[in-house]
Amino acid sequence: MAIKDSRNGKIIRNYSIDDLKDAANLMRGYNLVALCAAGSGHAGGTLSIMDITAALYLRIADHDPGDPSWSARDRIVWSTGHKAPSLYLGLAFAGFCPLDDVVLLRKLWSAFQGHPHWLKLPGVEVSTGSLGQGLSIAVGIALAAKLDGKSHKTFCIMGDGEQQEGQVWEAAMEAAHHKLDNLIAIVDCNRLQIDGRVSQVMNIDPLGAKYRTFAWEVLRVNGHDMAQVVAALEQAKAGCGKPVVILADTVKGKGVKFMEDIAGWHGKAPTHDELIRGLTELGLAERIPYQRLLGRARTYQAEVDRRLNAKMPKFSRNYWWNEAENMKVKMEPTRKGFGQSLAQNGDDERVVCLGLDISSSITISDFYTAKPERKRRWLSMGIAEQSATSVAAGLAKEGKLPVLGTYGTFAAARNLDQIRTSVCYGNFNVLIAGAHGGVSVGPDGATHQALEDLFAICSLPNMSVVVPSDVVETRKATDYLLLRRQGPKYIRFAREATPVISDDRTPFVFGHANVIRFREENPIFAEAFETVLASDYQNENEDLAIIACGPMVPEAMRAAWILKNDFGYESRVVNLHTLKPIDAAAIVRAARETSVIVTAEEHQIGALAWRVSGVITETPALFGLPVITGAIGVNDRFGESGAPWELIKEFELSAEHIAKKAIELMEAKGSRKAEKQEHSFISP
Ligand SMILES: Cc1ncc(C[n+]2csc(CCOP(=O)(O)OP(=O)(O)O)c2C)c(N)n1
Repeated sequence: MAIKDSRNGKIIRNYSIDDLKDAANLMRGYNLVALCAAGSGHAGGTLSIMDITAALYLRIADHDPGDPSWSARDRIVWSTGHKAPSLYLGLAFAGFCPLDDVVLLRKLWSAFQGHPHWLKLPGVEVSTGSLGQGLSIAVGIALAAKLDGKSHKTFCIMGDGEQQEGQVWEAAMEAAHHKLDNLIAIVDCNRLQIDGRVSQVMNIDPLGAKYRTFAWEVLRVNGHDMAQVVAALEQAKAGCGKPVVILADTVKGKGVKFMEDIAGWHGKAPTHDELIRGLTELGLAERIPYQRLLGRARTYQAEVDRRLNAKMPKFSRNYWWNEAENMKVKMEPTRKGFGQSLAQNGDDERVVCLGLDISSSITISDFYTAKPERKRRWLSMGIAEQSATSVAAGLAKEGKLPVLGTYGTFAAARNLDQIRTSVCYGNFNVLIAGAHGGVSVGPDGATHQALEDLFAICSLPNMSVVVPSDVVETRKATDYLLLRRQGPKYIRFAREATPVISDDRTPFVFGHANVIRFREENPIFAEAFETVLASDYQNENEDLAIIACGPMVPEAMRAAWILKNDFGYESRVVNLHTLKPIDAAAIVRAARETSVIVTAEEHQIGALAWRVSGVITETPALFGLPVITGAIGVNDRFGESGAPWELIKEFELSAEHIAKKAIELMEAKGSRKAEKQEHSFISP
């Protein structure tokens, strides 16, 4: 049992208990360096799992760094995907990749994604990040081994908060039913999750008794006592005729006193000073060449910056946000508007908010922050998006106004059938917040970037869908959806701070688009534009229209500025904040009056683009009229890790990309006009 040369079965190195303790300590240090270099990530849980990581990767698992896909290797599934840095360090210490490279964690184009992706780094067994799925994958891998008569083991590492996902228990049942004595689950019981103590967010105890009832063998260890950890893993590997779960009691943030047992360190990275304090506590300030490693990360980043900038469309000057002398803009995350509205409207006794263990960053907890008496109507559901969605339907049926929210991918995809059947079919008043929408979520990477949610959500009968463009509009939209709109409703907002382009005087009417026109440069960006309800707008015979939603509206406005300044083109920006019901009249007018339409969405191309095209192709008034269209959005790719604005550039979602597309379409319009003129000249 160990790291082997698969060609001859020779053990590459034997690790004693003391060696493993030392390796785990070093891994903790390298982890802090990587997190600090990334500027984000999960300190708490990566530190709590590190002793188990060292034992598993350096002594227990049979694997060969020289042949990562050796068919007889033990498989290790990290269901708890946010602990990716621990996995990377396990691999690096075992020799699968250079240790120095782990410092490229969460950087654009790096193999060390915020959540593991098996197609990017050899040794990573599966791609994870959406909690609660790994044990099922491990069941599949263990079943395949049985079918093929192979004797390797499958390990699956989970968190204790993760046990709240119902899918874990479906997999647990399957494992016992199929007598998977080749499956070993490990639960990192550090007793904390994002919103606080596991026992308070959604109690999972008695966990051992639950697994026992599901016919598993249960071992309990101190997850920081290396001898105990190794003994339990060896016992589990020896087999006992049924699946085994090791419940490892751990401390979140273990090894760094100021991080230990503090929920706030769940999703946080140390600053440079904190890194030095942490390394000193671990006795590693002299042993780990952290300055050199941070330098390596900086050099990599400089190359990313250079390559990205080289790829950007170029214009007569730099129009990027707040880089010009004038046109300055304030940035604020749209998500804040959601919290402001809940704080404002939460006195209505019908309003109930459901917590899904990501409450403060999506601002749903603003519902009770200033008014603790509302806690009675705060219903913590744990990490259980599917059940919570149906619970919301039940609450709505009894007259409540339930609100639930989480990352858009978990709020609209994981629970899609529950939204469809429990909520939409019954036409219940449930408000769902798809938070952190789009690639601009940043370094968490593909698993956390909702890019398909609007396809699914817009397809559902009875559903209303709003994608507000800035923090102010998010507040207004939430006000309306929460208390005035009947039926199921979805609001999608973003994580990153984006330009504030409206104020209290700006019109917002659900279901009715706004038209935004660039007038002239101004010290303040928003004041360079005039905004009116689309139905009040008088045609100005603009050259083209840009129809956008969400934070792509400010990008469309910036594109209008570029197009006017560099090319003299007038653009009609249509803020189509309500995707459903769609403002067909605003689209038809834009098509008829400009004949060139660019759509812009922070989503896979189509949620907006195809809905707009649908209106154009189905409207009799436009039959036979030439309308040239182009779409800006994510082009059939998964997202990846990177800084939010880097990803806007990488996925070609910026104003510069909108302007470039608009110019292409304008050229097509020009050549069409020329063709037409030529044609009428030849045939009188
Ligand atoms: C399906 C899903 N819902 C929500 C999240 C967001 N999320 C990431 S980590 C986390 C808390 C996990 O708690 P736990 O399993 O106890 O891990 P640990 O505290 O050890 O880091 C949540 C809710 C997610 N990644 N996947």
